[in-house]
Amino acid sequence: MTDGDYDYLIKLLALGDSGVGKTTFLYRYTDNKFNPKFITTVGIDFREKRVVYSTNSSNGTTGKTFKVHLQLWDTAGQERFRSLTTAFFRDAMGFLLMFDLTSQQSFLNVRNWMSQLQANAYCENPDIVLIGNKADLADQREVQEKQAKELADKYGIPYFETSAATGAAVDKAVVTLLDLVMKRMEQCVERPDKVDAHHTDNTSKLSAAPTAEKKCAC
Ligand SMILES: Nc1nc2c(ncn2[C@@H]2O[C@H](COP(=O)(O)OP(=O)(O)OP(=O)(O)O)[C@@H](O)[C@H]2O)c(=O)[nH]1
Ligand SMILES: [Mg+2]
Repeated sequence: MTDGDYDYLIKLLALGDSGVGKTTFLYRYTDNKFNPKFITTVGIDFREKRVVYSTNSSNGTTGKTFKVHLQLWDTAGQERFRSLTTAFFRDAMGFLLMFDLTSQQSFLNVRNWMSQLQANAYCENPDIVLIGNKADLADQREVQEKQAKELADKYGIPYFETSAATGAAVDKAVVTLLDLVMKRMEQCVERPDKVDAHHTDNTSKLSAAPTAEKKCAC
């Protein structure tokens, strides 16, 4: 795939307390590597990955296939960067809301992050997956799967327990979020009166502007 050779540009954003593993999770997803060092993110950073997305038709067989360019925004969890990072929420189409399974406090703060999302994202009900990271540190676990699942159910969002160290469920969490975002976009395309995405050339590439999301999703 050459640089501009993709059908959709999808922007996802990782958020959550400092130290929960956002940067490490995204590095595992894009490069399949683990970095044990903690270098806190200053402001905002991003990583990219190309994936192929296939739609499923109603009879369960694979439908259309799209080339997707994923832009993964990595925000700083530290409070001092909050006004900068929340400004980026508006332009993201899906959110990886992360906490650390070995930190009860990071789990309690999920509610605050959720309020920040509802106030600053493209709509009050954006596509989100809840992620409990560091599942490999079983002996240090402070958050039980049941309580995290209950919170996710309350919000009506999927929940995954991941490990950036082993790679467990990392791809699954991102793919699930991408699926939610793509399904929302499909609804837009099926309802063209509501679509505001830019057709940039005769291959009908959708830049999937957040404004389009706003119009058809909320
Ligand atoms: N054992 C283990 N350690 C992890 C995991 N994910 C992240 N870490 C470690 O946790 C520390 C913090 O990870 P970061 O990815 O830098 O945290 P962050 O959420 O990006 O933090 P900020 O940039 O400050 O918001 C690092 O030392 C990572 O190596 C994991 O799944 N398992
Ligand atoms: Mg970071």
